[in-house]
Amino acid sequence: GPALALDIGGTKMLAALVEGERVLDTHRMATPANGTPGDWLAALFSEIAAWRGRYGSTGVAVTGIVDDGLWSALNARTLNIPERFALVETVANLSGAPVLAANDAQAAAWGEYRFGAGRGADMVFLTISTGIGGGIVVNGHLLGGMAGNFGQFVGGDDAQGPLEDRVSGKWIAAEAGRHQPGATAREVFAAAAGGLGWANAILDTSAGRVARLARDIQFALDPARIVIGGGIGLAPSYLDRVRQALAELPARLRPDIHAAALGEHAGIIGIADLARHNPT
Ligand code: BMX
Repeated sequence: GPALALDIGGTKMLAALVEGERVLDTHRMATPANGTPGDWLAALFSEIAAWRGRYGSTGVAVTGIVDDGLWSALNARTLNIPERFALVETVANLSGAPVLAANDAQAAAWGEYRFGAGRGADMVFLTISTGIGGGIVVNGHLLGGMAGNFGQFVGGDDAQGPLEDRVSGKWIAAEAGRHQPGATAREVFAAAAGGLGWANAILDTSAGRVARLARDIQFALDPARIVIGGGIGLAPSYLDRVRQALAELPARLRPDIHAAALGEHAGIIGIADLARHNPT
């Protein structure tokens, strides 16, 4: 039967009933800006109470890292959670089923590898969303722990802070605030589509930094392809801006950039497959 899959990101939470690559039902809600992860999970489970009894194994994909079932943030600005929150225990109590938890971008990498744009070859997944997350599949194996958390790279000058704080949805909105107070990342994409120079410049700067990250990943892991997802990554024009920034590279060095075929469902499909095959 289906698995229950949760994807807890810095901006939104997604719950779904998943069977293989089929998503049977979904429920979305914003990740609350305050309260505790326990409050957020209780709220989510009360909204999917009608699904009780319809699922077996439970998979939870989260922004941040999970060590021995305990959830911690790498960058509290992406999502501010207490260190080593008892994630697996909390979700097991709410779902009544065995729970497997993993980082959200690692789960999405697995989903794309198994059912999406991965095509069974070595690949790196990047999510450009509230932060920048990543997952790495080499020789058919998903790397665990902190592997793939490219958003934490500090580049040449660690005074600048983690890369994601100069790329992602939060940065785009903050930069736009100088031109259009209170602008959201979504409004920046609309302004760019409308031809506003400042909006296109912000998106090109963000995409240019992702292009430089992709180029470095190619030298580190030389994956067959880099698959990009996330609310920013899949927003109109964004991947074309990334490809444009890579166009000058010699072909051998140029990453092969693909959009996540599973879109925003990559994480739930990946974590459901991982939970099904690794019931704890
Ligand atoms: C951050 C980090 C990653 C995560 C990525 C994308 C935290 C809380 N998260 O780099 O583990 O994969 O953001 O997260 O440190 P999302 O919320 O944008 O999906």
